[in-house]
Amino acid sequence: MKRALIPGTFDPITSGHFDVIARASQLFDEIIVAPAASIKKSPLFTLEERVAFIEQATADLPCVKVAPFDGLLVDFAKEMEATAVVKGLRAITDFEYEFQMTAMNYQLSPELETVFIMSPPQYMYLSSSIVREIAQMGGDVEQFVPACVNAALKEKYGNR
Ligand code: COD
Repeated sequence: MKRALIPGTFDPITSGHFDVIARASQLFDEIIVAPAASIKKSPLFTLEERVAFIEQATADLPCVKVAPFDGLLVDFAKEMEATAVVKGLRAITDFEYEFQMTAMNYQLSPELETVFIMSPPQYMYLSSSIVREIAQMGGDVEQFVPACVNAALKEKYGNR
């Protein structure tokens, strides 16, 4: 059984995240999507809301489970008996940050493999922060997020 973890803040999950999850689900037997508490980032959505959005968005992918975590990724991967971490890579700006995290995770847990999935062009510049900003200013984010997230953003910002 090959089990992989997909960690992130997912504040909120976007179509770019979903694309990575769907493609990873073709490569592994089981995928655990792991939203981090990420308290320091002061997320817009609570951890419970972020979990619910991911669960709804991935309901049609039977090998995907959702399990939030708070602590070190390598410890959570051990607890979940995951042998790989899957990350999405967008524009070159992601690389430095992801490279640093991968190198540190390797030092902490060399047996845990990190696998990168490149974003397709349409999601290359998509991020949760840009989605939040567009929604906050009354813009339409329907094409960038799952339907449940679109509805939640409209409710939060009073957009129609
Ligand atoms: N296309 C493709 N991939 C994407 C897209 C997109 N449009 N948008 C985001 N992604 C990828 C990101 O590159 C990332 O790999 C993943 O999806 C999650 O993205 P975010 O923005 O939701 O989450 P981050 O980057 O804030 O998550 C950071 C972690 C929570 C993974 C990190 O802080 C962590 O591992 N924390 C646990 C504590 C720990 O172990 N720290 C030491 C690390 S060395």
